[in-house]
Amino acid sequence: MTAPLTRRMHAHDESTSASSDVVSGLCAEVLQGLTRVPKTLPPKLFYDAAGAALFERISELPEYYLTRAELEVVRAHAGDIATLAGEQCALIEYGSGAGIKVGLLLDAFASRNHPVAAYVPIDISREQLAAVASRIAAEYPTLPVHPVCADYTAPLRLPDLPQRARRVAFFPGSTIGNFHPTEAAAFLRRVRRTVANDGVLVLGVDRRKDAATLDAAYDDAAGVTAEFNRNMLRRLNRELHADFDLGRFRHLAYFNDTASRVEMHLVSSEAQVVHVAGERVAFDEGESIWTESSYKYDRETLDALVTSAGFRITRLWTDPGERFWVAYLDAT
Ligand code: AVJ
Repeated sequence: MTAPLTRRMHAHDESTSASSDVVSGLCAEVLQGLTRVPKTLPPKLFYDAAGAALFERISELPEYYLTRAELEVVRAHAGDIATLAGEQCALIEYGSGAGIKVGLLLDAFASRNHPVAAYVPIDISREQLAAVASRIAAEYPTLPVHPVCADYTAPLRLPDLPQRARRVAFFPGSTIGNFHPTEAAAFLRRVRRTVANDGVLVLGVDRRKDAATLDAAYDDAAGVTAEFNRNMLRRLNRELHADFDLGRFRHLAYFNDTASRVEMHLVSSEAQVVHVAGERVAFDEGESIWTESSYKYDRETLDALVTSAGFRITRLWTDPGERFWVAYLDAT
């Protein structure tokens, strides 16, 4: 943690053994991804400090409706969430990002006189996590804040929480869409074990929609998403001593209707050899690195997903444009 920690904030750092940040532990994963067919890199690599800032810019783009749509739903229903969840909840946020949405929830709990027992923001972006944790601790002086810097796509240990506190997991942003459906179910089963029998999951999910809207959302006119995509290579250059020439990789994003996912790729504009952590990686002309999938759900696939993980949909809210869902899920 780089920011000063208050007494109420015990930094619980899952990556202390890999002290030079997440990438050092990922060297093997990166090389594995780049030597497989098709080549892949995990989307969690997007979120170094520059990538986190680029995502903030994406969330303000006219084409990228997801963040705005989700905020509309959370604004409209934070009160319902606080009423349903009740008193003495421990709020665990997977991917706290800039930490805007959780403020709406905390305000709703406060205005209902439902004190929150603890807030546990989990994020892979260390700088952003530290900033959010200090800001929330300052804004809510009686709230215990326990930031966890971790990659939650792998199992992780959480700090001890008050025994009696009901655990409310918050997984916003449709980041669930970045998991292959099989992995999404496995992840939600881990969340289900974390929140236990009286637990809750508040899940943000992007809805399946027409290809034109989705293509534009992931390939904006200003080219910010292209920058975000290519920033992953810049990061590998810096942190894994790679020599990617960013000018020789083109951003490609499109809705794959059959698989119901947006795919993002970095396409090599020519045959070339790149070095990564001392290894040679050869590209054919037109060969791509698949950097992200964003699965889009309909009611049927969402039902199947949450049911298989031991949750049931208690409430399902959408924005007036019906683009995005926030689901209130109870453990079954
Ligand atoms: C933050 C993971 C939900 O998949 O829509 C934005 C990331 N990728 N533009 C998404 C992203 C390209 C975003 N998530």
